[in-house]
Amino acid sequence: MAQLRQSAHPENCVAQDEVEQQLVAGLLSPHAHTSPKYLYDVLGSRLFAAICELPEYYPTRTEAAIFERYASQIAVAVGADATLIDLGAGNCSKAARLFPSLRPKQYVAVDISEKFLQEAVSALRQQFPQIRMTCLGMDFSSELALPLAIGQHRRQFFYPGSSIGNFAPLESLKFLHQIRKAITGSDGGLLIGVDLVKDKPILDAAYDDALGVTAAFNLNLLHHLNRLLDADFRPQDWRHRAFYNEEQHRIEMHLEAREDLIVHWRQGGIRRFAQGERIHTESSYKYTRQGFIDMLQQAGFGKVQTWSDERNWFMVCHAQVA
Ligand code: AVJ
Repeated sequence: MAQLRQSAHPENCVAQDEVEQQLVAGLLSPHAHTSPKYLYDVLGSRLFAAICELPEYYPTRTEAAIFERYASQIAVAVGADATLIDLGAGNCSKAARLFPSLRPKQYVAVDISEKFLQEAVSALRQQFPQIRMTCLGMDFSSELALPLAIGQHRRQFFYPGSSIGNFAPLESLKFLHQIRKAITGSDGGLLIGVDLVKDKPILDAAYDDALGVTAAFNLNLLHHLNRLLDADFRPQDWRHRAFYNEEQHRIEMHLEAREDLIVHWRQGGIRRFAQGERIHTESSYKYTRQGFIDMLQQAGFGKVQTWSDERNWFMVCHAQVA
């Protein structure tokens, strides 16, 4: 049996073992790759928050401007008294900004770490005492199983930030279909933010900024891997590569070996990387307006409304079930 990591909760050891197996399989594959979720340890989450402040990284502020400008139209589409289910809620700030216009009856914050959610939600409870609030700690990307206690009526899912972009198109369709199935009533929907296809130089700059914050975000993955696997990655041996792949409509983020090198991890794990060889660490898919509407409809949604900025760089969509 593989040596297990020390954990505050012994029952997490099994999950830990699975994490390790998946990571190792990805690293040993001829085209080495890791899941983008490993970019978000404590420092990674802070670096991502810094990315959102960069002049080149337009998605966060463009989406916020769309939510602000079209708040009343979006509120009409979503309808009052909804059960707002926030997938990947984090610090819950995006949803909280919508509370005054959306006026949900219940707010369900979903994210991997329940502890982190509890802190954010308890602050919000004081501010919005009329909204019932629930925290759910789960990895919804694999399966979207909501407890029955969550309101069955007017379920409105909220998936902002173009997080959908991390899924490849087929997985994206499957995920949207899961959301569709989780909408139990006839009056539910999905409010989602989607980054749009645009000129390559704008996209390239958004993921390879002048200050090197995105480079630090990407390289920090190596520190996280070192902790998860007892590995000996040296960030100085790697460089950040990020570019828009126009054929695949996606940003690709890689770490590229600066020279021939060998990485070791526990239990005799070893991987050689030749100079220039890469680890694919993230993809971020971009959509056209119509392409995304088609996907929503394939996933079983009905009426779709969209809102964009004047440059058409980002889109907020509301999809109704029927
Ligand atoms: C959080 C997945 C939406 O793809 O734009 C930002 C992550 N990676 N810069 C994105 C990210 C590099 C971000 N998402």
